[in-house]
Amino acid sequence: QTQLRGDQVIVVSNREPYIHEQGPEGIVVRRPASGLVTAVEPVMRACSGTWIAHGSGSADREAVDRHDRVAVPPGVEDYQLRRIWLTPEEEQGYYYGFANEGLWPLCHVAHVRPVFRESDWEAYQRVNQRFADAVVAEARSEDPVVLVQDYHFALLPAMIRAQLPQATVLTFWHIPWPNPESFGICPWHKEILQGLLGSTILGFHTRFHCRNFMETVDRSLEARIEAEYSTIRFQDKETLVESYPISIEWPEPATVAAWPSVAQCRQQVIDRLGLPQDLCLAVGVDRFDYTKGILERLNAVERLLEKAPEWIGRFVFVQVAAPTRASLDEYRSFQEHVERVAERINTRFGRPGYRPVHLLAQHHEPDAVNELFRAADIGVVTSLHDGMNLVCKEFVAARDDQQGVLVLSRFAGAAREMTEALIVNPYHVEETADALLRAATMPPAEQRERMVSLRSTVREFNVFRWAARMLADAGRWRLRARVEARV
Ligand code: ADQ
Repeated sequence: QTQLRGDQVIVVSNREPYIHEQGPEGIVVRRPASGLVTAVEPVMRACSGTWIAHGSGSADREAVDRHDRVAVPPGVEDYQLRRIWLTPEEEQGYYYGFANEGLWPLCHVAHVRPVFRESDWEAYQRVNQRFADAVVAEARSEDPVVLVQDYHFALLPAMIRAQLPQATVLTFWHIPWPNPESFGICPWHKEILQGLLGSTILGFHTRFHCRNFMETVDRSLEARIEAEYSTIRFQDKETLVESYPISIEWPEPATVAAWPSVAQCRQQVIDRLGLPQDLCLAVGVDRFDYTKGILERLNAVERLLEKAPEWIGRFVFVQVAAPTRASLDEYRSFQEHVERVAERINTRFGRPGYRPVHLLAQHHEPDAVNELFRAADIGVVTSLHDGMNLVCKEFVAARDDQQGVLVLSRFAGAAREMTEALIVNPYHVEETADALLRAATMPPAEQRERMVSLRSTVREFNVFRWAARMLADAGRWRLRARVEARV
């Protein structure tokens, strides 16, 4: 970050780091459940820049308009938040339509068919242009550093570059990039690639996603790929395509010292949910999304109770699932399906005073999520496909007692780093049930050995490392551009 000292940093993301809602006593501020916010906010706090995002608070329109630029976090005010207010049609087409019914299923191999509507694509282009104009309006120099976040803004890098050719545009794609055949079904795949190639640096979580991107470009555009340097030259402009595995902010010792003990957390969860005292507790925490493998893990829990009936009455699985994109049919029917399966398992294996599955379809505050992680014997992450997945990293960060077992999908980017977890193919019910069983009976010494190693990985490769590597690369590219301009 030292190489960027004095440079202006602007972040663009769809989601705001803070949502302002109109309460009976005035505006109240809430923090949304989002991997992206968890990851990027510490960076903004450290470099006090401007964050441009889609304003989503339910606060009455007039009141929010007066607050379309605020200093955040509340009470700390380290950086500026500038909100862009979208019309309902823009939000429908750009966000729900093209981004979440088109690009999200297109990039995740979860066997959900993407939907491509001309009108959604038009809204997506229009909204990207509105954000590009906001970046230009916020820029105090010709060459700000702009951090573009995610699949909502594939066209933004080239749009920014058209108006600010000297800008350093760092784009991070938080979701997977599929193979060229899969990506090619998008009717506007060339426009999307051209948009992204406006970036100075384009980041993915894994090398695998970088390679998929470069192959997609190779098949679709007249571009020169330099595999050796991981760069793409397109229309006289060079883009570095690099992997930057995202992570979490590792908790400070003082924060950890203030947490209730593991025993207290466990008792609170047992009391609140009315669970048996002598139990094996497995937990999952996700957005209620079809890519997260929630159905698959329920099937595995059911199979476990079938093949190891001695656990009936003692094995409890708690799934916290934050409602998300609930206006889309695919999400509604997915949630209903999950609820039916949970019900089926409870009917089949439940008895008075015992329900094997507790499905809590709510957003939980970070302290409540942390309490659940500390209370658990097993953390379960079974994504069918996931760029990275931060939940598994948060689970190990919560376990300063060095106990607890992580069961992790091999299809999450995190599986590449977190090799001491029990790695599973969530599509394989038997294998996942066996992993849960193995976790339930793992001796404390083995749990400790695995957990110590997982914790040291996440502590070292934390979110500051993610940001620092990207910003250091940006600094080098800026220096190079200045040197070349002199020649
Ligand atoms: P997401 O798909 O949102 O992120 P993830 O990385 O798991 O997924 O992060 C979710 C975050 O929301 C975590 O911080 C988690 O604690 C929180 N959360 C989830 N459910 C919650 C609930 N019910 N209540 C409260 N908090 C909840 C996208 C990509 C990921 C990538 C991140 C960051 O899909 O692959 O890891 O961006 O790049």
